[in-house]
Amino acid sequence: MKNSFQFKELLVDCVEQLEEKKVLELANQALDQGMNPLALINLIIEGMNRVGKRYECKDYYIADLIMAGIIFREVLGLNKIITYSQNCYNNKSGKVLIGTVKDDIHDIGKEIFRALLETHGFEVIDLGVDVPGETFVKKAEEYQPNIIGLSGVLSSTLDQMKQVVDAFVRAGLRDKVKIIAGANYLNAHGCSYIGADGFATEASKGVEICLDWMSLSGRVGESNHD
Ligand code: B12
Repeated sequence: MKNSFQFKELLVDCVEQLEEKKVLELANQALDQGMNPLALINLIIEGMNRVGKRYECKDYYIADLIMAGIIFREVLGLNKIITYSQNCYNNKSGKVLIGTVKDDIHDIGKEIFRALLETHGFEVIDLGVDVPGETFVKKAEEYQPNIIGLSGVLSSTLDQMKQVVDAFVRAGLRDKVKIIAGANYLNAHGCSYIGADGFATEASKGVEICLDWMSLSGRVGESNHD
């Protein structure tokens, strides 16, 4: 294999160029040679960001975004990545209900958050995409989660996130759950507008916050990662 820097550049470049076969080949090669799956996922995210920029410049079209999504999913489906999540799963850290909010169908970021939560021992109930506030509330009543995780990749979905939090307030359940919002454009100001308890622009940071919340409430996670 090329040196580590060249390899990373090549992988990010292949994602940007939407070279599906080459990305999978390089990803498999990297995992076989012991690359941490999370580091690999971060490289793919870097490539996706470049695809997004090309879409903004009108150099790429919607079909290219779809292709980028397909490639990402294929990488997430590689055996070594699946095994990595499953090996650590022990269901003791707490229960998290997640979903992408109404009007948004992006779900790759949410799926990464889900995989990382499971890796850290959380039980996760995933409501999918385009989920209205009332559904979050109904499912929270049914599953009694400790934490609600809201994904909203489109910046226009900030109001939808706020509506989910408002729905919990209306149902008298706001103090029964912690709510975390996640998206790469979020900041403290956006978080306070939504009324969430916390936010993260990266899934791994979101998991840290959830673990902190659970340990503060007395349920310390027992991940297999020592
Ligand atoms: C792939 C893609 C698509 C795919 C989605 C496939 C899928 N199954 O998800 C498809 C083709 C469907 C799509 C559609 C559209 N897309 Co699109 N898409 C993208 C692209 C290229 C990558 C998104 C992605 O998966 N990134 C990788 C993941 C891992 O990153 P992420 O989602 O940000 O998640 C990370 C964090 O945000 C965080 N996170 C996410 N959720 C959560 C939740 C919690 C609780 C926590 C803690 C953390 C967390 O953790 C993740 C990892 O660290 C981006 C470009 C980009 N730069 O991201 C555009 C982008 C998001 N899309 C964009 C647009 C405009 C659209 C469309 C409106 C296009 C159109 N004209 O139809 C539609 C929207 C349809 C809809 N109603 O939702 C814009 C959004 C602009 C904006 N400011 O809102 C972007 C930024 C492209 C651009 N630069 O213009 N898209």
